[in-house]
Amino acid sequence: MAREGEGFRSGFVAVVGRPNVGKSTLVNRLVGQKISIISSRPQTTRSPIRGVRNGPGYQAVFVDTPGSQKPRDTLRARMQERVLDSLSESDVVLFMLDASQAKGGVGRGDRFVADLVARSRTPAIAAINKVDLLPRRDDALPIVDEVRGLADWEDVFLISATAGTNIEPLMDAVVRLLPQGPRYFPEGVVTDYPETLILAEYIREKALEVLREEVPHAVAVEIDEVERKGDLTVIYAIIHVERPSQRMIVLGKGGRTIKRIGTEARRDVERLLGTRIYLDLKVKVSPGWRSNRGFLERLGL
Ligand SMILES: Nc1nc2c(ncn2[C@@H]2O[C@H](COP(=O)(O)OP(=O)(O)OP(=O)(O)O)[C@@H](O)[C@H]2O)c(=O)[nH]1
Ligand SMILES: [Mg+2]
Repeated sequence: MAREGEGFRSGFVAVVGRPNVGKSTLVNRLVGQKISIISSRPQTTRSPIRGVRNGPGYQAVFVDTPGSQKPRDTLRARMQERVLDSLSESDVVLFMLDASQAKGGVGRGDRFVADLVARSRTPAIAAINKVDLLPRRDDALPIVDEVRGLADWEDVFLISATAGTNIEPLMDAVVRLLPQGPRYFPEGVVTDYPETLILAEYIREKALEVLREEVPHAVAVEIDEVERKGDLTVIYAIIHVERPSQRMIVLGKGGRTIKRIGTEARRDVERLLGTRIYLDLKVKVSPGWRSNRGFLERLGL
């Protein structure tokens, strides 16, 4: 690792918070590229994904973590373990919550995560997100007061990850907290998340968009093979579900649903890889995959 000149700052910034508060949206915005998938459903992110931002005199490595909550199965227990690992390995923590949900008071889930942050004894910033959803700006004031009481924050910001409100001031505050250190990733590298896992995530994102109710949580995507044939890339992917009834839902009438997932995923994947894509999607019933450690490891979970 090359040492930069005196005064270069770098470090790992864990982004934590309840499911669905906008962690992945913020990390993508800060990094300037879509490395982490986003959906309107809670528990979209399943494993920590690192995204690098380089600026004058600094390198910040953001770690987008799965939504933090009390675990209910092996998958979610592992997700939570990885959140704790990310917290303990970070130089700075960005704690996020959702202003539109905190209107009636900060929730138990937020307190649970804030406690984890406080116990990690890492310098932490609170970012109250989705302020664009508050009817009036003053609605945020009681939330700020309450958040200030949750832990000993270095700073508290009202932000909107989608509208871009207050993102630069937040970023400046993060940089101020970074310790002196080396450049961990070469310039130009945005993430070290393996390409096949990103491809799988892009497909899962479309499945989350299209599927309803309990099905999204039962879905895992595995890339079986990637074949480059000139300027065409052929991707063989498997969508795993837990029950035959879920398989029928993913397929849809006359294969309509899976076709839609495929078409939408292909568009995004083509943009990511910059080549033409042929996407071969299959649906497989893999009962109990969420509790199968070997399976989870294979999927990088
Ligand atoms: N209105 C509004 N919506 C937002 C904002 N930030 C994120 N969202 C939306 O909130 C939803 C959840 O965003 P994600 O970035 O997937 O949230 P997350 O915290 O990563 O969720 P998990 O991975 O499930 O923990 C998506 O529908 C986003 O478009 C914001 O600032 N304003
Ligand atoms: Mg996420």
